[in-house]
Amino acid sequence: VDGHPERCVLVGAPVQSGTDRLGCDMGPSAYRAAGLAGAIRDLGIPVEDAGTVVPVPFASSAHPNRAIHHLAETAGWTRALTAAAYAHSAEARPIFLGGDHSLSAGTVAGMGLRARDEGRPLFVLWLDAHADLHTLDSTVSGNLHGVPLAYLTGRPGFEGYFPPLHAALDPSRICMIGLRSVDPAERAILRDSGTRVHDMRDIDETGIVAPLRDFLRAVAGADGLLHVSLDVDFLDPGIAPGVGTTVPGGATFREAHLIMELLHDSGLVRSLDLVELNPFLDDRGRTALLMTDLAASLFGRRILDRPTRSF
Ligand code: 5AB
Ligand code: MN
Ligand code: MN
Ligand code: MN
Repeated sequence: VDGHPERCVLVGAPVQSGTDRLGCDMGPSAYRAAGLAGAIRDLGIPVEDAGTVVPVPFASSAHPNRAIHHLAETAGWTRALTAAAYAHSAEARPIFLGGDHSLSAGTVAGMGLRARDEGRPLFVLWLDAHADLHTLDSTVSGNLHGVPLAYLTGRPGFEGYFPPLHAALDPSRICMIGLRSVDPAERAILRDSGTRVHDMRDIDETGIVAPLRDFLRAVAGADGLLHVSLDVDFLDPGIAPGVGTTVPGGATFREAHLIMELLHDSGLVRSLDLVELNPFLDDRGRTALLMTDLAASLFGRRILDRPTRSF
């Protein structure tokens, strides 16, 4: 894929400081128990398990928004995961095993450094019920899994609280699919951002194929490097109950697999976050198994052989 060595590395990121519910720290173990490494090896792709990232403390100032919790801890994860993503993407395609979605503040920043080294633009596909665009000032819940895209796009107010961002992600290089819970402050940010936004109504009306193909064409046209961030709550809670923030009306089993199959065929994906799995809330591992199967589809598992079609 991507003219890049066909190797995969698993990177454990047991972050749970970004939510107010415990349990996401068991995510990496659940993916290992679900057989993620074997599922990708079965496709003929070598897989290395790099173990678990350790957070580096970050001396965040105290923030005036009193709702915010675990700020220094989350900023510490961001710093450690930025370095881990950069290092692990040199020789392989990383899958980051979350952990709550605050971890993407680090993984996407690290992939931004990788893209910069290669002289290519970074694009991000954000598969989520939520936009995760709160700033530290606008978050009402204080849960930092709701802020990573505001940090990554360089919105003001993170200085002194999160590690300095080396290069801001251009909002027009982000595509969101699956939205169905957007707060007023996030809606205002999205309005003139240039971000490609496809809420569930769009998906209901037109399906996922056309918007995804348009985005993939833009990535290919810019010789971009694509990072995919898959939040469990993108999926309908009926098929993926193992998450703290269930929102009804999510993607179906086939919609989600079709996205992964099209992503595979595009050959553009360089890195993947699997986030927000909470094994404590899961039903006999079914959410961990579904996320594992989706990752396998992204790495080339298919129902039948078919001529690789471009997009
Ligand atoms: B997730 C909410 N916008 O700020 C907030 O699961 C939800 O990573 C954030 O997408 C959900 O607390 C964060 C209401
Ligand atoms: Mn999210
Ligand atoms: Mn979400
Ligand atoms: Mn969530």
